[in-house]
Amino acid sequence: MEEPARGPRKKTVVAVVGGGLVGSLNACFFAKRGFDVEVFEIREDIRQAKIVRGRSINLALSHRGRQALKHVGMEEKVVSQGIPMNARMIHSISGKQSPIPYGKKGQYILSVDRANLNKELLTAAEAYPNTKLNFDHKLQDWSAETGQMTFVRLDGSKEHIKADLIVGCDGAFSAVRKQFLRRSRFNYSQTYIPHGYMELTMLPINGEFAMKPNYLHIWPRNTFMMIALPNLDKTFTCTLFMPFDDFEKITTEDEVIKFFQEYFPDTIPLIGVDTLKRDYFRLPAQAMVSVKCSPHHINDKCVLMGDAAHAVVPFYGQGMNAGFEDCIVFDEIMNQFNEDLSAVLPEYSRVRVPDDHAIADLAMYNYIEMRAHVNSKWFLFRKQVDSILHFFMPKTIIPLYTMVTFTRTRYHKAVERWQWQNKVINHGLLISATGAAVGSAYLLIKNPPNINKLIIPAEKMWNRIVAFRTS
Ligand code: FAD
Ligand code: EGU
Repeated sequence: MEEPARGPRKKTVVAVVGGGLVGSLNACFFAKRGFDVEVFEIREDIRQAKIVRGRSINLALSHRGRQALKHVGMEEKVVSQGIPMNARMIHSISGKQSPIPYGKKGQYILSVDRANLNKELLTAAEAYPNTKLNFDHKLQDWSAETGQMTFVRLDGSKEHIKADLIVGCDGAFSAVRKQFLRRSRFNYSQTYIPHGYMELTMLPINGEFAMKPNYLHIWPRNTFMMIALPNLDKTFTCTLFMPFDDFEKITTEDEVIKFFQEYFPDTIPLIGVDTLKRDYFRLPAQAMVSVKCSPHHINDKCVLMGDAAHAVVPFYGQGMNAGFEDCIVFDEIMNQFNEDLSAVLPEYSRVRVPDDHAIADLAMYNYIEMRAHVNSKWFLFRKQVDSILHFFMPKTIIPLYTMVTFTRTRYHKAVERWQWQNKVINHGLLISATGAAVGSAYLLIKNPPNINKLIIPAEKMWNRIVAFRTS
């Protein structure tokens, strides 16, 4: 392929606001193009910080995220520090464990450490001579007209900095997005779900993983659910999802144990009674929010990516993956439009918004479905139906999670295809049912039963009645 001609604006300054997962990766994408990149991050440098208290400790990295990392030469490094999960392991209340593979051999997702991934990406961004990382910089305000931003430092001082392009990667509660909200024809919706989440650590037992490591462990219990992902240090991070109301009902250490005895009995010896009692009260349950908005840009000045543009509930394991894919999509459009920002930004919104809305909807749909009636039996049953249909019609029926997790099929196309497949399946069922009815009718007509054999002659019947009365 031909190298795209570079625009004349070599001195274009790109300000990436937020040095989280998407911000640090995006810095690499823009640096690779030769822009002057400045990253502004509210926190101190997490590579120096002793304790990092962020959100979830580990994440499931899948195809979309890996493809994005590959674009900046980071795939191998990150994959080598992740733990492959080839299957889910479904835990029933009785303690029975049932594996369900994600796909064929060699198809797996990875459990990666959030803090470590973030550190690697910051280091990769910093390695470009045209990139500067600015920590302890909190974006307070910015102007869409001039591109001037105001940052506040810990010591209370303020800095005013101008950029040609502002890339908002500052997460679900984005400060960059605040300016969008003041504009006409900007759509915005935000929904908190009634569930919260709490992370509990399962330590190694005798120096080994307490459970099988290469699985995403799941305890589906309708309104409660727990998930565990393995870490390199042989611990598991368990995430308990539960309505806030229920979290609030558990107020004493004994109630914690009672709750776990009722719903997750097999985990008590693995996590340990004392650890459980301590960890449960260490941090309050965290909220989960879903955010959708459009457009994702303002003129040629600003674009939102990652959670800032689309926070999704974690019930598809796609938040980071979708944010990483945002970076690839933007990069592809930069190539198409020769880095002409006044054309690239509107095109990015046009192309990406439907997909970001689709994954937000899918994640919410799965949340509603899981909490409604998903216990371990139902989970096993549904996944098995999916793979049986795929086995018999591999070209026609592809499970939704496969398209989402293992391909770069546009999210909105995956949803369309899924709806179409469901129609095919329903038609199939209808046709089989009709076929069965028509088939039996045909057989009956072709081989009519001898009616005479069925009709009992009057005389014989009389005899029977008499026999009945006298007996
Ligand atoms: P963030 O990671 O939130 O980063 C934003 C950055 O901006 C932060 O560093 C913050 O300090 C900084 N910032 C904020 N405000 C300012 C400001 N005013 N000025 C300067 N800097 C600022 N995704 C997956 O793909 N797979 C999973 O398995 C998965 N599991 C999850 C489990 C849970 C429980 C949760 C809650 C989420 C999960 N996600 C998962 C989603 C994933 O965590 C997010 O999608 C991802 O972190 C988004 O990255 P981001 O860089 O856009 O935002
Ligand atoms: C939630 C929290 C299993 C990490 C959705 C599957 C998740 C993850 C699933 C978290 C589930 C749910 C899928 C993957 C993944 C499944 C998926 C969810 C990682 C439909 C650290 N989800 N998650 N679906 O299929 O496609 O295994 O916190 F329980 S990975 Cl809710 Cl593939």
